[in-house]
Amino acid sequence: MTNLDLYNIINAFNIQGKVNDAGVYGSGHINDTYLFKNNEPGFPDYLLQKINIHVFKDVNGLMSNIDQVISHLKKKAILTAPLDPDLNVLTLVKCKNGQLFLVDNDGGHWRVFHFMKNTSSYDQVTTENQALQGGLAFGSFMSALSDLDPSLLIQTIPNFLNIESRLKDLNIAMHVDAAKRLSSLRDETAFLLERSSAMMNILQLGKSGMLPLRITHNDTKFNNVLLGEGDRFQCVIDLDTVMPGYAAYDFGDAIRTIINQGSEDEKDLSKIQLNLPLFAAFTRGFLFATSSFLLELEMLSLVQGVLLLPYMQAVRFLTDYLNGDVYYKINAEQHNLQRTRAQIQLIKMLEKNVEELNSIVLKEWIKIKNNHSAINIS
Ligand code: ADP
Ligand code: GN1
Ligand code: MG
Repeated sequence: MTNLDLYNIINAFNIQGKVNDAGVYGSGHINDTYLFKNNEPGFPDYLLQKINIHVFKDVNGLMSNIDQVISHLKKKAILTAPLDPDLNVLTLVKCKNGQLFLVDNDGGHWRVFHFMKNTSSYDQVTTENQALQGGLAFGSFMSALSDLDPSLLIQTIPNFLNIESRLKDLNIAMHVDAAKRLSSLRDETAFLLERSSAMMNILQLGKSGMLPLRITHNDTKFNNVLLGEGDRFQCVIDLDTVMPGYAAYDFGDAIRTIINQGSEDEKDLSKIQLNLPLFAAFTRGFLFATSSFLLELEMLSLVQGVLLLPYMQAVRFLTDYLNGDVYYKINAEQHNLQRTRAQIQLIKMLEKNVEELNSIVLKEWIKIKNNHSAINIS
């Protein structure tokens, strides 16, 4: 894409002021993101995104989901002082023809958001305050969407966090072995397949009606929350996968990126160590925001989500590696394998600490239930 192409695309949207050249932005694995700064003071900067249509097959449905989620969150923000609908909720910019997205001459699909100025998104968490704020952000997000009618939303990626279906995909990928990589992956496949039945628990509890389906974010890695001044949570972003799910999914995926002192794709596995104070801080924020509606069984399922989400990621990364890297963006030939190994190492560390993790959740739950208003979360 040349700068002129991008400039023509952004100008098909209802933007105000006059924008500069685009710069590639962010470290997401799915969409292509560009930042346009505004030359005219007082007008917003814009974030242009090329939607990954290999991942999102129904862009109309996807954008209608996002539009409805945003409208609902903005209404809730107006009612919830001191939240501000412009600062605490994404703003989608429509095309000049009124559509929510643009299709270019080559079939590329584009959308535009207001860029949230003076915010940070972190690939890794370093302070307890950041972790606490992440917990408040994702917990409040779930809370704010608890009264949105789920039947309004489509499944943007069918069976997205359905582990049964993800394991089927892995088995197919192993069978087809498209990239001829299976023979070197005996350890990784054995590790994952050994755990497959234990990982069905949340799904089974859900199917039996014991865990309620809620509207969840489903992609709560830490760089999908923007922190503002003083690292206070400002806005949850990346709304592509907001759809029905279980509370443990959002908790587990956030913890996957918070508790790990190494990166998601860490090469040096010895760096993958758990940071339990960060776990406790996120848990405190999450439970503070959700304890008024979260069932006791959901609270008890959270640590299962902490094991499930890295497991699901490992399954997904390995499936993509076997398929020849067709889903996630990669920056090296073995990137998906490195990601798989890092998630497997994280699972090993988590398995050793399950009791401790459960006792932290329980301790935070009891503290909040006994003394909700006295918890200092500022
Ligand atoms: P992907 O699906 O590829 O992860 P995201 O929507 O998460 O795409 O955007 C990628 C990155 O761009 C985010 O991690 C964040 O750093 C940044 N970002 C996204 N939306 C905004 C926004 N409205 N304001 C500021 N930064 C944003
Ligand atoms: C992708 O879009 P991004 O980078 O926030 C992926 C998530 C994975 C994550 C792993 C739609 O998230 O499911 O957890 O990578 N998003 C999609 O880093 O597949
Ligand atoms: Mg993202």
